[in-house]
Amino acid sequence: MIATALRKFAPQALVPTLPNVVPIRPGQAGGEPARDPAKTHRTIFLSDTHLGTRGCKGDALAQFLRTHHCETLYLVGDIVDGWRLKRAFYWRPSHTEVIQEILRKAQDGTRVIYIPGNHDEALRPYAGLNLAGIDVRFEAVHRTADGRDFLVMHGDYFDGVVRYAKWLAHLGDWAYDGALWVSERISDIRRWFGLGHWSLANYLKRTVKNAVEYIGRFEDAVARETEARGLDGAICGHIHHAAIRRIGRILYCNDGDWVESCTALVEGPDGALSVISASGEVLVQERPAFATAVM
Ligand SMILES: [Mn+2]
Repeated sequence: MIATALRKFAPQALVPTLPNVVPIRPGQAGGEPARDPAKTHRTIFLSDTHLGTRGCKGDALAQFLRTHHCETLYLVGDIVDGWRLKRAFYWRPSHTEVIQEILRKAQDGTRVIYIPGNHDEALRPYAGLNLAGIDVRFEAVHRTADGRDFLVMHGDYFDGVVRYAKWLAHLGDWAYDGALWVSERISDIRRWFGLGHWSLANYLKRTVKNAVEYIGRFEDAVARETEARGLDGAICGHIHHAAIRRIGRILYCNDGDWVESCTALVEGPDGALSVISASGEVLVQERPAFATAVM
């Protein structure tokens, strides 16, 4: 079953590495080193690791998974980048290490739940199945230690571009890689025709403004859906922008990505949520006032 899934998912290339994907590392004979309480969480949520692409910070992620522990690990989509794997295969030993660490956690008793995103949508037909100890789900509802229910999903269904025009999203993916090249060519052409200087800075400022508007619309759409389902909050990824933000009565959480920011969302033993960095530093926390208000 897993081999079939992986073959469909990553033709040829990933399957021959399977015999190596055994979650055993050398130097563990003397047992696990003591777990750092600051790195032991009730739940870890991470997404947008984009394994199989140059951008993936595989070393940092493998190190994070080795040193952080949890009862439940949610993989909130875009874990392996299927779109890019179809075109150009970029697989590093660190990417295999990440998969080894995830399988190792599953073997050691961590419940691992994989919610595919748009870049690994080849796994969506396997929702409801257990592959190599990993539960594949289309989405999930996670109950925190303090009894709040969070909708856990990748989030691409709220992205108008991805939802309504898939070819546009693919174009966007490609355009991202070529953006700088194109802007350089535009400058060259303008120079040849004796036109004035074209400002990349101004172009980027406009793009960033659009990006900020886009993030706002995305967060609002997620919050509306969460409210409609009568849940307390949402945990998603997709937009590569970690956040914990109150929108009306909904707590909107995004676990970020491992391409640029290298962040994860973690739940402490009391149910409090925070965004942490690869080294475990707390970057965003729920307001303590909120944590006590719901107790
Ligand atoms: Mn995505």
